[in-house]
Amino acid sequence: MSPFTWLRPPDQSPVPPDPHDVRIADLIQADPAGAHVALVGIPFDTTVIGRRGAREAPAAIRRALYRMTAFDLESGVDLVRILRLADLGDVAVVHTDVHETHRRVTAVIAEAVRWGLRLLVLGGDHGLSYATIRGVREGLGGKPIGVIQFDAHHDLRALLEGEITSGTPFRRLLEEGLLQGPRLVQIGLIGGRNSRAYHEVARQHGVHMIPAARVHASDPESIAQTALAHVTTGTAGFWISLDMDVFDPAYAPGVSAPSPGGLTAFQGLAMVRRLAAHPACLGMELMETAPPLDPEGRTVALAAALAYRFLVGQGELRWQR
Ligand SMILES: [Mn+2]
Repeated sequence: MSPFTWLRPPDQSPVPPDPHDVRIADLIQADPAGAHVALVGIPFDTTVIGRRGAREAPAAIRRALYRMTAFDLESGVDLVRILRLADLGDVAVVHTDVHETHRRVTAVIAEAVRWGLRLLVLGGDHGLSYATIRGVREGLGGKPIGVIQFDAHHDLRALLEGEITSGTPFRRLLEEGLLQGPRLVQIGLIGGRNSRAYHEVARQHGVHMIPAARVHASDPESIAQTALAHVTTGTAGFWISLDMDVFDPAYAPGVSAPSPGGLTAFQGLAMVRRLAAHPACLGMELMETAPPLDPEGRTVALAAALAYRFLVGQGELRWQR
């Protein structure tokens, strides 16, 4: 049985007609065969430590993304001509069963990677990253991968009494040997939100840490280059795992744990586009957008813009060839 049977079709997202507009919605095909990039939603937030709502993100981000224009005036890239995009729908999650949900997610992601698809995953809470990253690795036959994690937090918490939470995914990946510390880059960490004990875990594993303050003192291009050097050495590719709480609440208030001093929208958008245009980029996941905590839609709009920059980066990659 194919793991794709665990996918449900996406919500229909009607776009108002203007004959001059070509939107992302117009590029979508349902069939993954022949696609370059595939969207997968995971409407699941059972393991969030704090405030919930991320299960509503895949539908909300899709609606915003589908309305964006296929032509990007900043890069000159017209995705119509270069990017074949499939939307595989949402993973059929089981809200009361974390292990079964993670199993399905891993199976779907691994199968999509085997198909040679680059992935754009819409979460969902960050606890899911254990399952997605495990799936990416499985899809590559267990070859080592690198991960660039945008996050205000380490997410290296111990599993107290075995409980899986949105604070534990990277601890599990490191301890189970599915990810090597030196191949994990954490960008956007914030002071006052991470315990010394977990900072030490990161240090001991050799995780490369770039606090938000260092991003502010530098520029997106240099930070992206540093991160790429760590995740492309001795790996079969790298994955981008982005927790929306990496942004300052001015840009992304609708998250479980807002962290003042975080990245700006510009910094995030520039880095994502740069990373997505690298040939070793296997995909990106956007986690922890919580529409119920986002009444003005600012966080959803930024998440959609990040998804868009990922597609533009993937487009640039194919354009240059
Ligand atoms: Mn996180």
